[in-house]
Amino acid sequence: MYSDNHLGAVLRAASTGRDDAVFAWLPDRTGQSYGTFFQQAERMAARLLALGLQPGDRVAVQVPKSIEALQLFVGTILAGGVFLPLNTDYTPAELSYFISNSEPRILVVHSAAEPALAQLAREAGVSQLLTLDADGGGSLVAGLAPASDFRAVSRGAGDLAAILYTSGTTGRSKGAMLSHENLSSNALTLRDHWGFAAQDTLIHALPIFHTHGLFVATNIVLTAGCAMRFFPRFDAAAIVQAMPVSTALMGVPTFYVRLLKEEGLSAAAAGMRLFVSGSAPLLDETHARWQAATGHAILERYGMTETNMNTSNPYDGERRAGTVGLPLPGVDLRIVDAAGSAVPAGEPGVIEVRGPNVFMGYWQMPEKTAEEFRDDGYFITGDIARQAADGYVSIIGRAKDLIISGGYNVYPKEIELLIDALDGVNECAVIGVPHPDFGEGVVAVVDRSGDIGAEDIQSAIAPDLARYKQPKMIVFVDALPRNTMGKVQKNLLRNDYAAVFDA
Ligand code: MCA
Ligand code: AMP
Repeated sequence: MYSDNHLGAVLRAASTGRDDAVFAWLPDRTGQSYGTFFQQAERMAARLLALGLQPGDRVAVQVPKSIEALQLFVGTILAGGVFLPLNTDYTPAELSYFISNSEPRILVVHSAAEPALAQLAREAGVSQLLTLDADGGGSLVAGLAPASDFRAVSRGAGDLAAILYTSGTTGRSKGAMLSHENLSSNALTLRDHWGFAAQDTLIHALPIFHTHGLFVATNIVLTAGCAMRFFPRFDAAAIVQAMPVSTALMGVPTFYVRLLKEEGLSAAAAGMRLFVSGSAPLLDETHARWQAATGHAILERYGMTETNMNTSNPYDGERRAGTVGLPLPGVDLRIVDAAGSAVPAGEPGVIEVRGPNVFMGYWQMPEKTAEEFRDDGYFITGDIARQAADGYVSIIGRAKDLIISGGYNVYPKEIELLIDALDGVNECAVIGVPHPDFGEGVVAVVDRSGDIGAEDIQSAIAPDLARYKQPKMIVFVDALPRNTMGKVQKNLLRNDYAAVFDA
């Protein structure tokens, strides 16, 4: 009985009465049915409630990708809680901020991480620390009670369903608060826009702690009542092998760049229905090479943690390379100048969006939230784009100092603060430059005062920084270029080091 739980009811609707249908083909080649998936999710919900979870309480989760982790996501929703997934790459130092900032009632981690996090959890007021491992083992599942009649906790469209942290260009990470309706509306819009139906099988190889793998991929599968092939991680050869028994793939551009190197891609992709790319810009060249190799035009779409998906190329109609397509149904989009006035078609400006997909605000940061919304409800994305007269949007830059590496966001400021604090460093600038695999690679340009070397810097920052954020290259300069206002000219540095990853 999910009728009182807005998102729960939406996610269950398409599989109601079809309990035997397969939801997920697992790495061991067994299929988990919709009936089993939801029964397990209900058992998890019952456990969370027995542990004292109250509506609106956060369940923070840093666990390896597994089907049990998805059951925990749905279980948290059904229990009226707020799901808060965390990148598995975050170090305890990074985790410490998220936990103390979000004050979860329940924290679920990998059992290897439990000892290191016990004290942190206690200090943050976490009342239960549970474990969930890659194989589904751990204290969360071990403590589940047998299945019994379950009634989902009542939650409405406007209630909080999830918090996802997104780093800030200045200051600390911000928790984007997503409501039941933010998630349900976007899942249903995308399902319909991309034609997902019960007979589809999606290749799921994305991490499940971000919008792309969790909300776009998983929620579309659930709302379509279709199946997915659930991979623990991206593995190009395994994905090509899965294509002949699948219909769709969602990935970041790095997926497509890597898949193009696989033998047998052309034949394997022939029967697929749809390839979707997002989270970072897809190069025209990758789009063209994919079309030549497979006959399929990749469908590129654009979104943000704060807004879910905003635009998409059409399913039927022109999928225009170098563009992120048209605003999705129900999404208002405008391109504005610095003063917030709409610019003429074809002119560059910042993208602003409004709609049921746009988040409720930043967790416990009303001033930050207010700064990023216009009075008429539009959210200022910080992405710079042009919109053609026929509506297609092309992203041409970012007003925010942000690097996107392999689909992961890296905020230079966070790395600069760590490097600047080291003895032997005057100052540094962290930039993103073209990288053949990750799209952009992180480079730290350092003005040093002592005899500190690149390895010293790498090892000094490693404990505080997830692996994907760590610079792939550190270079030393006598001084950083500055403009007349004294601001470091990162554009000059990006030009100087544009080719460092070419080899
Ligand atoms: C791994 N490494 C990385 C990255 N991933 N370095 C920079 N950027 C990355 N993205 C590091 C590893 O730590 C390792 O370092 C080295 O690179 C090689 O790792 P490799 O085994 O090749 O990596 P992988 O495990 O194959 O991962 C690459 C990946 C992965 C599959 C592209 O990064 C990935 O799944 N990305 C998807 C991210 C995503 O889902 N983004 C969606 C965000 P070392 O050898 O030194 O230890 S949601 C979003 O953006 C919005 C809402 C949207 O629009 O979707
Ligand atoms: P995140 O903070 O992880 O939600 O990342 C959102 C950002 O990713 C957006 O603000 C864009 O800068 C970028 N992004 C997402 N999809 C695309 C795309 N298809 N093309 C270019 N940038 C994208």
